[in-house]
Amino acid sequence: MKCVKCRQPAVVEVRRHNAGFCREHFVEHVLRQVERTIDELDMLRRDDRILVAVSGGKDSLALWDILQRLGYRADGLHVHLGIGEYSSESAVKTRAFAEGRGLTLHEVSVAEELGFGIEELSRRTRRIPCSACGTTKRHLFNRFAREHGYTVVATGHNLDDEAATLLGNILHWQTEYLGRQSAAMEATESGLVRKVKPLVRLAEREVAAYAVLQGIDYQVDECPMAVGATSHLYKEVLNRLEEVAPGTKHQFLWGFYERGRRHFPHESRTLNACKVCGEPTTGEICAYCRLAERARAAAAGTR
Ligand code: Q46
Ligand code: ZN
Ligand code: ZN
Repeated sequence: MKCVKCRQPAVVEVRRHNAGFCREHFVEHVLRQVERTIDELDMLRRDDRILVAVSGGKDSLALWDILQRLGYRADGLHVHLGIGEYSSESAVKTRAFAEGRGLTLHEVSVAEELGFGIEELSRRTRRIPCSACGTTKRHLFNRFAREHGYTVVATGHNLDDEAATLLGNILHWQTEYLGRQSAAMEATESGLVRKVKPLVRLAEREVAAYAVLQGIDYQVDECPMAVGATSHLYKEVLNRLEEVAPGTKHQFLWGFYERGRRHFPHESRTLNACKVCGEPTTGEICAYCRLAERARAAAAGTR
């Protein structure tokens, strides 16, 4: 197969575009896809102070790299989750990436916040690890961005991630989540910082190919807490469909953004300041503070 641009041997094939690319033109293709997503969904402005949620995996490091190349000002925030070796290794990769490129990296540790990491948080509260982890990360990213004057938080969710989430939301008819599922969430007056997912036009394997071709040294191990997560099954099913009909994932997700979402309720919720931490919440006490309280109570043997 040859590169569609220069007819040199292709190193990456993108079946849904029915195209092969050499290294140089694949990198250019990726940058163009991300730029287009940012423009179409009005995700970022040139004067934005962007905080990239960097886990040390391929998606977040590729995103950070791409935003730099596109000329945006973006700092990173790494949350140390306290999931054994996996977390230590992820921190090492993230720091090396930032140092190698002279980028500003902030770090926050769940153990320093709560007294224990995600593994123990999930055990104490009997919550599914990814659910406890998601609540914690959302809280920490929003709070950090708000307190440090960042105008937008960017995450590395790719096409596969978002299509799998969409499939899960549809299978369970989570109409409220469907109304809110978006790659660009606006800020609220109550203190939710704008959130964007600039990689949603790129499939997971394209992001991985980009990271490898750019020489990005990322955490290749899967998070051990994700074993058995239903999102993996949804991704497998979608990949199976994609094999037979290239373009399915893109049509599914982007068709939803363009034609599906408007059919689901999208009421702007009234948010209050959490009585404990001050972060926005629909109730009196935010999900993170309730989780933390449950974990502390479990440790004290009061439940
Ligand atoms: S880190 Fe956390 Fe992920 Fe691990 S526990 Fe689940 S959500 S899988 S992105
Ligand atoms: Zn080429
Ligand atoms: Zn709170």
